[in-house]
Amino acid sequence: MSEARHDWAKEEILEIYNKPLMELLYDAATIHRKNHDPNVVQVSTLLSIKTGGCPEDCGYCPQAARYHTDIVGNDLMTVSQVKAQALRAKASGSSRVCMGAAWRNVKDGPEFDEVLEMVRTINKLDMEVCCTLGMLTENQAKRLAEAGLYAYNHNLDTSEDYYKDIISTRAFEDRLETIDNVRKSNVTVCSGGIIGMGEKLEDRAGMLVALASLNPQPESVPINALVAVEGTPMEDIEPIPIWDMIRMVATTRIVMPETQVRLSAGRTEMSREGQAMCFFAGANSIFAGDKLLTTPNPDVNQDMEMFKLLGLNPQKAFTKISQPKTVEASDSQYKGLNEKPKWSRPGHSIERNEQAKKKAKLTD
Ligand code: SAM
Ligand code: DTB
Ligand code: SF4
Repeated sequence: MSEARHDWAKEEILEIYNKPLMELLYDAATIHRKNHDPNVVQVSTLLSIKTGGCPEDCGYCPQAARYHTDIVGNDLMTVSQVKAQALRAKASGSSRVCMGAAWRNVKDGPEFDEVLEMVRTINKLDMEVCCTLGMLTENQAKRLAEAGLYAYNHNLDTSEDYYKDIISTRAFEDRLETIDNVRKSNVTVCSGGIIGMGEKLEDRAGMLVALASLNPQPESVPINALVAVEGTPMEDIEPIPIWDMIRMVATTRIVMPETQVRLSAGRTEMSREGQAMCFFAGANSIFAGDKLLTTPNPDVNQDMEMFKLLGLNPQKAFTKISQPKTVEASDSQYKGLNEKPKWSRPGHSIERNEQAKKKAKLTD
């Protein structure tokens, strides 16, 4: 029977987060061992299939068009490019490919049809396929499921309160609605957030309350440390201490015992010892490969050396949930509805984001 609780209070979570470290680690590791093999870590490779030029104003993101960062933008990759990258990822030990697109939301049409074909292609390579494409309708989630999608990543990113200070072009409820749409299909949910964006501890706890209250809880929860990229409104934020990551991972493990907790962006700043403590605290998945979407990540050889040193083994594909069946486009029971969903546009002003936009204009 599931021991997951959905009624965590923020104060309870803060109390866990602030425990003496040795107690926190012991509690988290005990729960981890009850629910998972502590020597197995799931390995995913990220693939940015459409990079940059995004209309949103997420204050952390180098792909938002308005901040003019140094990243090299790209139109949608082709299915054969994606297949070649997936084969490379599989050969290097990844069991999952996560395809990211710098879109606000998915639009029915030729580009989405291409993405569906990418999903079919990777599923046929017997790898888990994940997508992160922005907001999604129920019909679109079902079309992705039919193509063989294993997981959909859609992060809450921070607490509902702090969300308004980070993004003005959509609302926290839009995120929840997309997650709900994914839940109406048989695709698993990957949803987490970022720490180190200037949030309070209450916001970290608030984000965990929101994630843990989802029923079922997300199958995967990525915990990212902010990668402060020049040109974004958060360029000057100092990296968080490793202790914050360890505490956040341990707390996530305790409030979501069955989920895969993913040690995500920010690993280039972490020592092996720091990462080892995160694995001990309950992290059991990582992104591998020398690039996340646009920023650096430790290279595969370094990670494989770390796995050897720590006695960790990569998780085999479809260990947790069996492989979805792929339905060919010609046999699909769904078609694009060309819906015009009313995703919100709060449009409030965020001083830090406005400043970054102005600065980008001046240097154009
Ligand atoms: N556009 C889609 C969306 O926002 O859902 C998918 C791609 S978006 C880049 C996926 C996630 O990457 C974001 O939700 C955020 O959590 C993470 N991310 C983006 N920039 C980051 C940064 N600089 N540091 C850490 N995580 C970041
Ligand atoms: C997630 O939580 N982190 C990944 C994945 N899901 C899509 C993305 C991290 C992006 C870091 C900044 C970049 O490389 O652009
Ligand atoms: Fe666009 Fe996603 Fe980046 Fe926000 S996080 S700017 S939606 S790519």
